[in-house]
Amino acid sequence: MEFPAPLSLKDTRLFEPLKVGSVTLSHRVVLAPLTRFRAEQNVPQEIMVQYYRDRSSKPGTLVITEAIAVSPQDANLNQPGIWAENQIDGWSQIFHTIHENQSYVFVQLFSLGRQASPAYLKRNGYDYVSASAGLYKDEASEREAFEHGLAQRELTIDEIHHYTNKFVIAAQNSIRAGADGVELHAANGYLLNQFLDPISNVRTDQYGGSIENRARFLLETVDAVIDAIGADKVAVRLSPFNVFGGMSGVEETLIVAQNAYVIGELEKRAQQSGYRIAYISIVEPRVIDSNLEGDSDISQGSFISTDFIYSIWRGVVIKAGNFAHHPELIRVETDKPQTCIAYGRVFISNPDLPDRLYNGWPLAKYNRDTFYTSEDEGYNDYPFYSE
Ligand code: FMN
Repeated sequence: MEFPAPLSLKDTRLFEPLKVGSVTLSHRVVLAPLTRFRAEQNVPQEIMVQYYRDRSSKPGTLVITEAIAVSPQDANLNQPGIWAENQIDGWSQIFHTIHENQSYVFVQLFSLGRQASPAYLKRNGYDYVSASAGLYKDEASEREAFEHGLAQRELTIDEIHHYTNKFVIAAQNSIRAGADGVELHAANGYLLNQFLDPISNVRTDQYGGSIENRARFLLETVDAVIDAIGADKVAVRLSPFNVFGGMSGVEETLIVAQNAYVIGELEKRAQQSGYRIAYISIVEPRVIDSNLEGDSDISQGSFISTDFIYSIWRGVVIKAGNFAHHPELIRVETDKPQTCIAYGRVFISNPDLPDRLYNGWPLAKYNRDTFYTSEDEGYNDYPFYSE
């Protein structure tokens, strides 16, 4: 799908400053979290320094890192981690470069849960865990689990607490490496999301069975991370309508209420305890599958919207979801309170995206085939714009 005709967005709020946590952005074009599998052996590599340097080159840009695993069992091959000293050193070089550009960085922290590969887990002696036992994300992962004699089991309560602690340590390591904050990845069907959605959480203890209970793991983790690094350095990503990883999307009538409850609790912390987190990132219903096979919208319906967030949350909102194909929406979206726009795929192929959007320069197309390879091709070879 071709991009629409270039349109300068310089006179929209996209190019007005905004305070996010403790930093002030010069504009609201955000680099969305993008897994690229270039971290050999889970360690950030030299080529990643240039990748992040290029994408933070406009001073005052907010960069959100690719999803970073909180522990070895949460990492696939070449997915970066932040539990070991060499990983922390690698990230600190990257964060330093981003700061040299006078830009800012939040680290996206995640745990795979049932999206892990049973083969990888078996090879490395880890269990295959999620919110509940035997609720596989799809038939392929169920088959793989049985082939490796590794049935998916539910986390015990002690293990849930242990996971919260892993997020805390990963957050502390991120700050030690120089990050401006961390984003807890509760979207796209990963472990924190698996607890939120009744399709993957049928627990009958205090972590399942009701909206409040399904939100408990995420909110306890938010609180623990706030205690460790401060509320203005914490953020959360949600994707109420996403079906990636076998999530319910709108098929689950409770899903909006579930997400609204989480957002309400985050707002309560802000109003009653003075703990306002830096932002909530929310994925638009236009993009319900992060596999993103196509370029066009894959919508759950045009009447479905993430705008319920504004009825609850008074802080910064980061929206993502095919905005490169909808420049006409930018004025409307950024007129809403404290809203930033995160761009994913198009920021891969346009390292100078904020300048292109400002000036109305054409956007370069991305090559989907090189999104997830561990190769140099398709990584640092997309040029800056030259007229
Ligand atoms: N979302 C995450 O929350 N964490 C990730 O690590 C992540 N990796 C992605 C990798 C690729 C190659 C793509 C295409 C998407 C990924 N996403 C991830 C989803 C994006 O952050 C974003 O929400 C999605 O691409 C929609 O934005 P876009 O239409 O501007 O690409």
